[in-house]
Amino acid sequence: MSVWFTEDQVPGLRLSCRVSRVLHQEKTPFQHLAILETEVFGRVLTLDGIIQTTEHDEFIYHELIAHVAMCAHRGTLRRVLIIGGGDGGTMRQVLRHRQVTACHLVEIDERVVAVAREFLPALSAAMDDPRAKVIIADGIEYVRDVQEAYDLIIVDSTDPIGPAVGLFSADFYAGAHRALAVDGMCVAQTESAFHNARLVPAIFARMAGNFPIARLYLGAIPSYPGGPWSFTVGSKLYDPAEPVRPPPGDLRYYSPDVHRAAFALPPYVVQALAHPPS
Ligand code: AG3
Repeated sequence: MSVWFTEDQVPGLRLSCRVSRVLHQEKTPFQHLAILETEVFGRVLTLDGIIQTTEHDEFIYHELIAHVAMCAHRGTLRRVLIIGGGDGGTMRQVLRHRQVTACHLVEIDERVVAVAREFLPALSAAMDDPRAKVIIADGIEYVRDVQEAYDLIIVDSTDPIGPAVGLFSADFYAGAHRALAVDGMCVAQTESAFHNARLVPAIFARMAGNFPIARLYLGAIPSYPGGPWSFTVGSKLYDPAEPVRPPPGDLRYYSPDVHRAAFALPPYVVQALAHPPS
């Protein structure tokens, strides 16, 4: 008998993967959390039935969300804030940059961190780095109240449903702008450019309303729905599309060529961005 995990990706579309073992599942105060062993993706972390990261394709998403902004940042890049990302995968990529002196990760659900530490050690080991600090708190409140200036804020959130909705709001991006140094940047995962054709331009317009430079880039993450996945960058000074800093060694997805190519947007996306829903 085979057991299948099925994700309802968008209304009318599902993705199923064969599960060899359910390694863990629980209901946390915030969400349903599971670690599945699958044939195709290796270990998979799901939250409320949505795939967040998988052993086999995490490098694509995590290298894309971290290294684009980091390699485009021309100034002093020492202090990085990650909102969400309790699995540690984004933090691991950030800490590959030697010049980073502090990486703070603000995760709302401490169980995500604990379970990632147990079942996804390759990602979560980054949290043991002396430059790393994990703060269990609501990212929206944290960014609103924080006094320190960061050089980069990375929003590695879940989809804009439930508690994460506020992480896609204009107020949140205004707070991120305030919490950044004069040459700071903010990058957020912003959903499928194909399936979320109305949401992506709306989010982009909110970022563009708060930062002098806003750019969108794409990458395909096999375990996420809809082909091109979008990331939105807000920048105070530097052009996010131009890689200037050499990337750390041993990457499997990111390269300066991939960086430049990720900003090449198909016309259907360009047109959508030009006409955000009012
Ligand atoms: N960040 C989640 C990206 C959104 C996935 N959405 C989806 N598959 N519908 C995950 C955290 C990884 N560090």
